[in-house]
Amino acid sequence: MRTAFLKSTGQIPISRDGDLLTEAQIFSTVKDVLATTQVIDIHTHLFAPAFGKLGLWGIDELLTYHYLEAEFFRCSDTRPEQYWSLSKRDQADAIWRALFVDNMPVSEATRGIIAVLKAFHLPTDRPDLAEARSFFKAQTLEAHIHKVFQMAGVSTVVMTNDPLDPEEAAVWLNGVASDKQFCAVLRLDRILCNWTTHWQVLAGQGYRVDEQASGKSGTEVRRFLVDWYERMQPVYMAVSLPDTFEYPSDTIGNRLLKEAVLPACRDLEVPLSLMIGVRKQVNPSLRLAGDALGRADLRALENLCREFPANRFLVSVLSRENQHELCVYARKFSNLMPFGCWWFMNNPSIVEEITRERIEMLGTSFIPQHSDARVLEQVIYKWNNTRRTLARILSDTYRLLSEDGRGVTRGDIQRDVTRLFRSNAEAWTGPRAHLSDASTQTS
Ligand code: HDL
Ligand code: ZN
Repeated sequence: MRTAFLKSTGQIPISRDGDLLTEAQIFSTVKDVLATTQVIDIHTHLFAPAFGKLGLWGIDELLTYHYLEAEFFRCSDTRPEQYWSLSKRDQADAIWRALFVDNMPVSEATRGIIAVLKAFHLPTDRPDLAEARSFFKAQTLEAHIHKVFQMAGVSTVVMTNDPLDPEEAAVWLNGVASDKQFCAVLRLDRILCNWTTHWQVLAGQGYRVDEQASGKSGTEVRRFLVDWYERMQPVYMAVSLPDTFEYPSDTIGNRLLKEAVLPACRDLEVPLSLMIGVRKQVNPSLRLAGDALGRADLRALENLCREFPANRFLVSVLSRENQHELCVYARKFSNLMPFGCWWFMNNPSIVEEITRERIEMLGTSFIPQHSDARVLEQVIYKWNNTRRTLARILSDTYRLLSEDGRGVTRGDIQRDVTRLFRSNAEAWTGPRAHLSDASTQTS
């Protein structure tokens, strides 16, 4: 106790492993620590191999990513209905020609494809995809996943699992072995945002619910969530909410949130992830690429954090204007964990702004990024970009700290990066999560 007191009063300098870094050493040390610390990717749409075709990988899936489809329609005379009638292969060929041959791939999503091709020593300037296709065709999935995660510096990815998706539910109901590198999440959009369309699925599985979510529906949805928790062992539950989301407000979704989801999350000791700000299908002809964003009223989040202090909220917001407010709310509520630079925010110019203001207001008590990867190999470029941006920001931060009077060692930097990349997620997803079971040995 005495030593701790003396340390706290500065009478004994805080013992720190390693020498204080000179200003010239800071950037290279930060870069090396970032490169050798594997990350827990807290939100993706990837699937473990056991989920078969639900898991997307390879060059044709990479090129038909909805981010690239949106950019394609701006650079081609092909109309959406013509594009949707093409085969996946022909769609990929059309996108490669429009965005990579007829134009320079300078956008975030197109440059990402170039980075993936380069990572596998594939040519990046060919007029067609023949060489890339034969490379990916020659891969076996399990070995390819191991290689991709190693290249991306990722130990574990968290999936997005929808118990009301018929194709995915069948895999879970048949029994699927847990995979240490792929953790599950119980996704609730169809329950909380589209109850009247999907309530019969629960009724069909024997849960006494009705279209208005009245009577015992709340209790029965809670039983459904507990049953699927036992089946999936999710590390958190999640829902994407529109920019118009309000709480409190007398809606079926809010009633189920209050009566079923939040009590279940609290009792099961899992956080609820709220991803707020989507404007769904502003252009339906673009399908998955047709969503946009809107600035949300985060007083809904304020009310939830205050009214449910025993619940933990993992929150990402989609509007740039909401990012600063989210930081301030995180300073007010310790049951609120901001995470990631989501979707339209995941561009270096905006990631830089968001991450700097988070460090300035929250120190290292946040989760800086998730990949949101839908196709396996995207983690390579998404995490390469994050490390590149973080290296600049953290180096500036430590240089400022040194100038203001506190030197930094490699050990200090490792502790911070481990917190940002791993332990905030591990601590937040509760005692029963197994986020850190996967090997974190860096090659
Ligand atoms: O709701 C979500 O999880 C979003 O990430 C959507 O899946 C979106 O289409 C996406 O892929 N964003 O990156
Ligand atoms: Zn997502």
